[in-house]
Amino acid sequence: MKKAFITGITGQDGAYLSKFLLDKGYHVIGMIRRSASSDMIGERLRYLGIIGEVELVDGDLIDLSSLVRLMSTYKPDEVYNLAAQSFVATSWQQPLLTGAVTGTGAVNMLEALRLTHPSARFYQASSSEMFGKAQAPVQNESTPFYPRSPYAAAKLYAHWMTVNYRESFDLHASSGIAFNHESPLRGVEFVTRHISDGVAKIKLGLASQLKLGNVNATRDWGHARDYVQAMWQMLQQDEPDDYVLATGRAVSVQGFAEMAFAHAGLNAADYITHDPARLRPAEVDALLGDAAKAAQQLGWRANVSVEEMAAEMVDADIARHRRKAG
Ligand code: NDP
Ligand code: GDR
Repeated sequence: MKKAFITGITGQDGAYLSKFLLDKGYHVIGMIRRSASSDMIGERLRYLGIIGEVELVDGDLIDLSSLVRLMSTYKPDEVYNLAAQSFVATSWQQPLLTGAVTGTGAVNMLEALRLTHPSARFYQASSSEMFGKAQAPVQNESTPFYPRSPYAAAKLYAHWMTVNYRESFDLHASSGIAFNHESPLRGVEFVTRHISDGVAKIKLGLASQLKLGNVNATRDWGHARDYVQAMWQMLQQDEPDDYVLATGRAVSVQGFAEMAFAHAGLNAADYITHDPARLRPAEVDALLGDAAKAAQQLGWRANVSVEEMAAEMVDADIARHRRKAG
């Protein structure tokens, strides 16, 4: 039985990747950090009905010794580094923490592998945010990077260190330069889930408006379930490499909101209000990815459309609020 080790298993992608790997027959080991609210840990794994099927072990990405301990104890075949301070807006409030976890944390993971278990295959969760102030209208693996936030700068460091460890130490280290991917398990602070949750509350009479920041920003939005499959496919290749993961279609925040409201039978214009506090110090205006390399070399493509995803998210949030109301 193959062993996979996942950092960030309690997050959106960690939950879907665990489900995907369990279905493939893997033994899944997930690292969780110590919390005073231990009964709350693993909500997403519970949602997918797999909390009892994964082995949860404690450690922290900023604690190199815990990573060394875990790598030498478990000797996994594959390591997926998904843990990060992943919310862009927070990265201006906590730039050093973001650098330590999202940037140096990835290097801690690479170091733990190099020192104790260099034969493992490694996946780094790189991000389209690294393109930032995009230098080309459609971004692929050769588009220059221009990070626009402390988060993106930290991801860029982690990305280049993954490339460097591959080239310096011959590690099987790959990265997915993933564009935004969402789902009903998305954190509620991210805009798509903020919208689906807001639409659900309005539909059920629990709220009367939805506050948004820059509704003109456009993103290439796919479904997380599709993206975790590509992570695994990269680690099955003979040679490690970097791949853009994207749908090839861009939609604005306004456009996504209109889809979500329309699915609930509501008119977006009646409910959206502008909240200047939600604007960012430096914005990423537009991202659109070209995943041709992943299609050619991995046979991967995103299957779920943004309309289908918006509908799934709204339905899930309506069901959640109905359950809460008892
Ligand atoms: P989430 O924010 O949902 O999950 C982040 C995970 O990291 C959580 O499990 C969190 O644990 C964990 N974590 C945070 N800090 C630490 C730490 N110090 N030590 C150990 N674990 C920690 O992110 P997603 O699932 O959406 O994304 C997965 C990865 O992919 C992230 O690295 C993200 O930056 C990157 N990415 C995501 C994209 C997307 O659109 N979703 C696109 C491109 C890249 P806890 O539950 O304890 O907070
Ligand atoms: P992003 O996602 O920054 O692209 O990073 P987010 O959903 O936070 O923002 C997308 C765009 O929407 C605009 N926006 C708002 N954003 C939030 N969160 N809340 C609002 O009310 C709001 N109104 C408008 C933002 O300004 C932005 O332009 C995500 C994360 O998952 C990263 O970890 C990942 O690397 C990238 O996607 C790819």
